[in-house]
Amino acid sequence: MAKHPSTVPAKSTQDALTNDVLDGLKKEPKELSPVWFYDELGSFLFDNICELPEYYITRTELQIMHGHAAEMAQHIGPEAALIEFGSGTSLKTRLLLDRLEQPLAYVPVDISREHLFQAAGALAKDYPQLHIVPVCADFTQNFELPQFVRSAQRRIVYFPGSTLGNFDRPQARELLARMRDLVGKNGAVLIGIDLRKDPRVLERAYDDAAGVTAEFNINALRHVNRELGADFDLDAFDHLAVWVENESRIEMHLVSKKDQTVHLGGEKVRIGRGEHLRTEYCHKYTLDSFGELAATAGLAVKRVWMDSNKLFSVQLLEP
Ligand code: AVJ
Repeated sequence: MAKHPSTVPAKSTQDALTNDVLDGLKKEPKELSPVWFYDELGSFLFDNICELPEYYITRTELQIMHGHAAEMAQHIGPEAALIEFGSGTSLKTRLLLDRLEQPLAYVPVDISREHLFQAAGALAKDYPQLHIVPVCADFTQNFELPQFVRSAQRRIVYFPGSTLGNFDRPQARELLARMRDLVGKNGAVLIGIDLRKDPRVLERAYDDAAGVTAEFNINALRHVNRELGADFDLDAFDHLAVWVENESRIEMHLVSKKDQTVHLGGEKVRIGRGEHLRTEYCHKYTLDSFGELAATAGLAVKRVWMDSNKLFSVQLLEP
């Protein structure tokens, strides 16, 4: 597929990205945003992760959707505008759309223009009567919806995949509050939330035997090198996935195997041997801890669907 011209960042965007990466590298410990995982190779690797025996998340959420999408659609009701945050491959979305009664519109919101239009195009083929309105935006910032979506009687935000787990608590609360504002008092949020479980299961899910997640993690550096002209030595980092009990989260790190200096945006960044670069948080909730978080954003849990092993949950929230 041809690269959409607007996916090549303008100079000013590139400077802003460079500053953002530099800011993270000046922190203690050093940080790199998980958005860097998702270039073309990264998205391919993530699709492979979803198929790994250790990575139960995607498979389990799909299984929950297969079992309960009809009931979810009943709760959503007719003529709803379905707004999806971060549209991905929309496999789960299809299971929902197949069950919805006369949906008013499907509004995928994604920061990657290329992925957005690719996914929307593929969906349009299979759902010719559905009004599909892609919105290219960063859903962590304020963005505008088309007027007819804003005035829809029933607005539903769909946020599958447990992506909320990537945000720390204040950010997660802010994001949930933004969803609440978007759907209004007559709306609802349908969200995939991964649940706390044996830390060994979690650590394996983020450090698979085949090394795909390790490659996915290292690829964030490859992406920064290519996009921002940095010179991270890809062979000089080890992948690490560690369960942090008091934060109830998996953290993905890259650990430097040697003292090295990285050049980026005219600056030099020193990384010591054994120093960690934190690339991702994956918070895991209990039903109670998530309910409390949602409540701080003005949302109440109305229904929870889970697999029989209670690995994962899909939750319906309402103001
Ligand atoms: C796409 C954010 C849900 O946190 O499990 C997979 C990303 N990172 N393996 C997750 C991911 C490492 C994934 N999310």
